[in-house]
Amino acid sequence: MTRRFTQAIVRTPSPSMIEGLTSADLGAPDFHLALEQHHQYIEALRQCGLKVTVLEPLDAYPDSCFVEDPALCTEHCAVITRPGAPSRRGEAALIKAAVGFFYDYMEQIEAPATLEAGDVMMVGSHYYIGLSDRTNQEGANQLIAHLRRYNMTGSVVPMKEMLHLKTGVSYLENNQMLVCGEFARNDMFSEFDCIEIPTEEAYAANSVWVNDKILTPAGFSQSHRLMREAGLELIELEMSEFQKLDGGLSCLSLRF
Ligand code: CIR
Repeated sequence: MTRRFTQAIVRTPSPSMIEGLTSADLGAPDFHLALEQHHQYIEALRQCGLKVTVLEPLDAYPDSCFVEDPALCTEHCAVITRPGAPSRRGEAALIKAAVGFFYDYMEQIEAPATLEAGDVMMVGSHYYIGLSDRTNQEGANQLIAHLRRYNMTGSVVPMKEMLHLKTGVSYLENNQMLVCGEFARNDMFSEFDCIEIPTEEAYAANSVWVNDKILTPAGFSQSHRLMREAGLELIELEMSEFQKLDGGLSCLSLRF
């Protein structure tokens, strides 16, 4: 059954975001434009019926607006992760209180494991976990053990190219999935109704289901046509400044 969301947590970008990690080669983000885009993103979450908790910017952590990575919010428990990027590791401790406000049950990924929740994709009560440069096998093992304790399951997805699992694959409920690049035509996802995102529009593969609407980055017309043909209702958002930091739509919030 489809899980509906009522809450979201986001973190306001800090001016230090211009020093965030990136492989994109699109230049440094414009901080003020990023703030405006972040504001529009929050409004879109509200439009989808979510109550949004907005956390303070963290100057010491340039990538800390990407709150998806330091925590995983499931239906039954939250898991505080241990980010694989050393410059992001401290973000985990700093999101714990905000997440703990909403959850009675909290788990923790411990060293030597690393896990960033951008590598974790929810499909009902099953979680796909990408093994990336940021998430190691021990991280996946610990997460699967935590999930089992609450009658949920997890499985690993080998990865070769993408930053995070959800950089290239997004589950949009009702058996529909966006797939791109190394995940297109992956046997692991053959049971789903896959919409293949063209590689030149790869950034659109990170789109987010929020209560029957799909938040998707503006400007990817081929992908949007395919998604509309599949019956999806889209909310397009300008995301250029976050794209410069390899950050997609899912990364900017925790939804639960
Ligand atoms: C990073 O490299 O960690 C950030 N610049 C982008 C994080 C994006 N997060 C995500 O895909 N879940």
